[in-house]
Amino acid sequence: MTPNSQYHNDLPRFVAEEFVEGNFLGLPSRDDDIDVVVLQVPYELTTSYGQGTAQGPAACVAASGQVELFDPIIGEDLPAGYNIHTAPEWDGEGSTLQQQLSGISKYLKEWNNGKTFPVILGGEHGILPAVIDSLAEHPTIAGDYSKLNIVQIDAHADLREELDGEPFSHACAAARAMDYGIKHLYQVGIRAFSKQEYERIISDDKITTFFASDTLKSDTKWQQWLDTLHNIEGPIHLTIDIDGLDGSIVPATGTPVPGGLSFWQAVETIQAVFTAPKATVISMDVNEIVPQQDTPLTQFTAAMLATKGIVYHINSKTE
Ligand SMILES: [Mn+2]
Repeated sequence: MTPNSQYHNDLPRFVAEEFVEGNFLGLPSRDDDIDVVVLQVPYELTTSYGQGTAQGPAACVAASGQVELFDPIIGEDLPAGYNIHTAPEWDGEGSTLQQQLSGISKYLKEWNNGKTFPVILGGEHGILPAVIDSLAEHPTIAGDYSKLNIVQIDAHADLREELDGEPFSHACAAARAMDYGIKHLYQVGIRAFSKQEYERIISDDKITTFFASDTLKSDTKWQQWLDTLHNIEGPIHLTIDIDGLDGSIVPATGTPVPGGLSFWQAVETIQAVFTAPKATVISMDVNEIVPQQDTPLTQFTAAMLATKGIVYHINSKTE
């Protein structure tokens, strides 16, 4: 795919002088002094009924060729003097689920040096425990997971203890991440969960959940969510299951659900975590991307959210 050619023949967006096919946003990059790395994890083992998350990361990178490089937040075109690098994707090796998850952790680990900001594209949400595992030696964690906060945009609580007998199902992603002994889990967009998950949300003081049914009805409730993010202290991993957004803007995700966040609510959430004065977003993922065939809206929405993360990361570096 080349930029501009597919959707806006009459309205060319700014074209980078050197558009590199297969790179996120088509940006040329260097192999050294990498500021932001885009990592693709085409993992799919347990998705309920949507198929195709394994093709999601590549589709998202392709769709990113259509994302505008300009964002008024930083006032100039990306890469804005930074080195935004797209790494070769995870090789998918491992014959069991556990081997695959440890392979993903190993693939991610080398980037968690505190200098490079990782933007991980998935793949199903089952990658989350591997993502958390990979953060063990991040300088802000240094083996102590009780410092780590997770902010999760999702339709599902992902707090099941198992699904169909599998404790590492994507439906258990947040529960397995909590097993690392993290400081706190913040969730938004949640609107599909079991009784057991609901009871855990109510009773576990390390979990703060803003249900979509509340935040969509009440501006006050939405503001409370943003205020909650503003007050987080310490390192944050931001995990965006794109099914947290309304199903109408991400119809091709693994398990689309109506009644979700608007695109701008997702962006406000991204903005709030990156600008929280006592917190640092150390990595992010955008997952459950499935290539949408008719109109590539799902993968484009995912590409825009990943780009917003990069923009707000760069903004936090330059402020
Ligand atoms: Mn999820």
